[in-house]
Amino acid sequence: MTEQLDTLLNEARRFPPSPEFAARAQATAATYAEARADRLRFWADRAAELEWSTPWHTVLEWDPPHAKWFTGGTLNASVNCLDRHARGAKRNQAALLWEGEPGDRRVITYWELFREVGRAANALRALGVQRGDRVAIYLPMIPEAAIAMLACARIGAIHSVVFGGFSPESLSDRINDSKVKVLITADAGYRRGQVIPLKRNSDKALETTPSIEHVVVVQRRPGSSGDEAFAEMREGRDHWWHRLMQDAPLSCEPETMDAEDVLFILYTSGTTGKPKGIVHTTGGYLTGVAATTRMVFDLKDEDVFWCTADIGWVTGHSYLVYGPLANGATCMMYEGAPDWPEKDRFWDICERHGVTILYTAPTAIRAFMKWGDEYPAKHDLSRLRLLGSVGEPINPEAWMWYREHIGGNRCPIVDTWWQTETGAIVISPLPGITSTKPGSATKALPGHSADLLDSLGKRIDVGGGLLALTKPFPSMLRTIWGDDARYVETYFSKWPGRPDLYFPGDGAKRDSDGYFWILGRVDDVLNVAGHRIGTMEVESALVEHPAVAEAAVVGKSHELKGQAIAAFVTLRDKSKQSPALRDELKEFVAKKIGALARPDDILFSADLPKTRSGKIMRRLLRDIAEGRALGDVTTLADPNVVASLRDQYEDKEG
Ligand code: 7RM
Repeated sequence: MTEQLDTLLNEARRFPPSPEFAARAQATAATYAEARADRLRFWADRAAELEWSTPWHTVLEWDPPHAKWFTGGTLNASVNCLDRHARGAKRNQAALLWEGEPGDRRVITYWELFREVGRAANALRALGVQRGDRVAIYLPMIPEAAIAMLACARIGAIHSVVFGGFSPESLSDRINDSKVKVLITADAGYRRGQVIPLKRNSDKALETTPSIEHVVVVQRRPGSSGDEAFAEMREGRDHWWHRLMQDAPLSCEPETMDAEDVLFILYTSGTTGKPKGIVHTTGGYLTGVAATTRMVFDLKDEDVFWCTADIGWVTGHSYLVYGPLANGATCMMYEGAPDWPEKDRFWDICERHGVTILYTAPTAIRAFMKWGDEYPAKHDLSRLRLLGSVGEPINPEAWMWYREHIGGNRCPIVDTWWQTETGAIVISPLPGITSTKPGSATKALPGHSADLLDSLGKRIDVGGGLLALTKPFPSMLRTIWGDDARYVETYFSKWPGRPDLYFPGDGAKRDSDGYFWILGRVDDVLNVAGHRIGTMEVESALVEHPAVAEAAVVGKSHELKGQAIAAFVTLRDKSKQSPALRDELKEFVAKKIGALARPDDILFSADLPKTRSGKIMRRLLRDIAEGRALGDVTTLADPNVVASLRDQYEDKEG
């Protein structure tokens, strides 16, 4: 971390906004001034840009660490994303420009999206889904994913989107945690030319989910209805989406929701083996995502906005669906991999659809860099006018490459820091105002306040420390589904006696200009290619294998993925250790959690380094995995363990 700090401290490049960009920008210096002068007023003004059925009576009720925003107000998220635009001048404007991985395409206007969502909402109601019921969505990146989310919002059902790359077991855990009534899935999805059997995965998950009453299946492979291999329909429980839609009326009266009614649950990894159901509400969340989409991405009517994140992550929720649609934007949506069929797929899409704003992740940018400059160079990217980055720290080298090879040295870059829990972007440049520095997310947005503290809560002016969000904001999570104590404990107990301070779990540095440089997680959460994975989750998966007695998982730095997973495994029977078992364990974890959690390295060891009280010293395992000199070993119960581990690690694959 010290080395990382020094490198960042020496970053001297500055990129002020161009006068042309600044002159037309949505957010100006006055935006900061307004928010500073009266924070609540600033958020109330942003909320007032939405359409409400009943105005709120109180902007904020803050009983730390519990917040309620816009109480007394009622609204519907789907009305804000659709009806407002379908009724007016944007009626025939494209809401979604969609492209499937095999090359199929669909353009859906606001009017069409409004109708489709109305139908889907009626279809869900006909299946018995009521206000407050949970609906799980396990779909590929197809328009139906957005339609399903908005249909839930329309009838006040709570959606819980589960990333299509997750395993059947991860899906059933999430369904059971919030007692989901209806699952929406597809026969299949496409990824790198492969067919992903989502319905088959779902059937597996549904063996252990008593709360599920109905399954709705989107047909992603039209013409394959006879192909029972991909979707075996169970009589009475399973329904084809297109059949339900045919029968459903298109006009659907929206449910009037309280500002604080739950809009969705999204599961994210934490420091235990069990993912947390992050709860977001209607009024605050929508206010936050709508305002930040406009401010941070400088959204204008003529833009084509492409957020490349999957809808299964919060970035897809906030900046592919709710934020852009609340603003009446035209969104690009792409189903597949960036290197399919060729490594220029993204640039081909940008050129053909005239993408003007691109929002992607550092792990993708590093892959593009590695593939070579020739891929973007083959395409006309001159329509691009703004670039965004999210998900993990972006190294200055990748930032500079992004700026030059994608942005033509002309587009501002917004490095946006936020989390599933914050719902919307918190720390980011505003592209018409902020002078950016490669690798820095810069400062808290208007209406937000971030600080840097030491573990005792003392403010650090310049240097390294723990990031803290010091004021509540509308899009913040309200609780963890079914476990409010865990909410208080995880996020608001870092600094004793200060239940008003939110701890996001990240370490950061602040420079003498007050810019933040986010360094990453300080807890046992990994960030693998922008995806959050708890070390405990992987450990619990490993110990479920009959051969495994104990496992310890750590992150190690990885050129493309940011972090990769290294697992130290103690076997029940040492003589069983073999390269085949190593592969089997990797596969076992991928099956249990999803391919994103597959360990890169597995090391068998007779013992794990422990303190005398029996705690595994992950710090030392990290040193070993990174090939670094070992830190302090004086608290180890048996100092010989690490030396032998390190020797093994060095010749592991050999
Ligand atoms: C949006 C999202 C959240 C964690 C967060 C950080 C890391 C995200 C940045 C970043 C440095 C960034 N939600 N993170 N954005 N680190 N710079 N611009 O990613 O819940 O999946 O992850 O991701 O560690 O705590 S998330």
